[in-house]
Amino acid sequence: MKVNYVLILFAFSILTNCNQRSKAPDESIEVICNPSTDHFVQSIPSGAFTAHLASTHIVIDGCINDSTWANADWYGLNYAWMGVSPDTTDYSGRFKVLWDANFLYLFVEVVDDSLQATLTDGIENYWKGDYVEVFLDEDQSGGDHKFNHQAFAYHVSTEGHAIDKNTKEETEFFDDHVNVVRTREGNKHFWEIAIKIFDSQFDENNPNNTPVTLTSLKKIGFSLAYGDNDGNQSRENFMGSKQTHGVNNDEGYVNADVFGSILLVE
Ligand SMILES: [Ca+2]
Ligand SMILES: [Ca+2]
Ligand SMILES: [Ca+2]
Ligand SMILES: [Ca+2]
Repeated sequence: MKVNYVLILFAFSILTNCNQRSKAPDESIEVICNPSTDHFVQSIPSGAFTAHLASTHIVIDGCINDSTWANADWYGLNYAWMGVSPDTTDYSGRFKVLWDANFLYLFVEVVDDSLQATLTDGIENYWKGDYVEVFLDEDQSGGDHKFNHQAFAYHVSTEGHAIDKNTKEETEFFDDHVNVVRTREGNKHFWEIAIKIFDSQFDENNPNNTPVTLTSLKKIGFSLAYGDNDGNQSRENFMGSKQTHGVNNDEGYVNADVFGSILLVE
């Protein structure tokens, strides 16, 4: 009797939490927890965005039902940095951004007709998609960051890793910096992400780096992108939050000069 009660409670909690239905082959969770009632999307060519302070706690579970997300506008993620502009069944993307003292929060919604696990073709091909790329430059200094940490280009993988190059020019997982949970509803994929912001003092050999405490009116170098791989072992499209991103629109992983920005406001 007691066991039955526990089982009923467990089933109820799953239904009320996220209406989970099945686990996709790519390991995201099929859910119905992200109603598309708000279709307005603001595209900003300069890539200069504004983020409001989160008014409530955000649970990183791939669901946008934390009430504070309703306070954030949808921004477009549809500038074609590489490839021909895809049709809306192949790819379409938008995102929201919020912050608190400890994290920058992103909610990314992407329609992608064929989701590939990022590391399918081996770790060295991590940049070929599918993945969400978050470009961050804590002090907006700009400049080279290819093999240093004065700025980051986190390739957030379907497997939940945050991948960038380290100072030894190796590929490294910075998984402590980025917490991501993905869900999906059909071909619509949701990436809910919390990111710690580190400044240029970050030392990959020190296990005790302290993230920056975020405050109102701080401005951070920022761009967002999606690398769309539909099974051809290549990034067929590279879609960004800003109209241009340097030489061939592919300078972001090297040069923070090309990033847009986020202004943190209350
Ligand atoms: Ca959530
Ligand atoms: Ca696609
Ligand atoms: Ca910097
Ligand atoms: Ca894809």
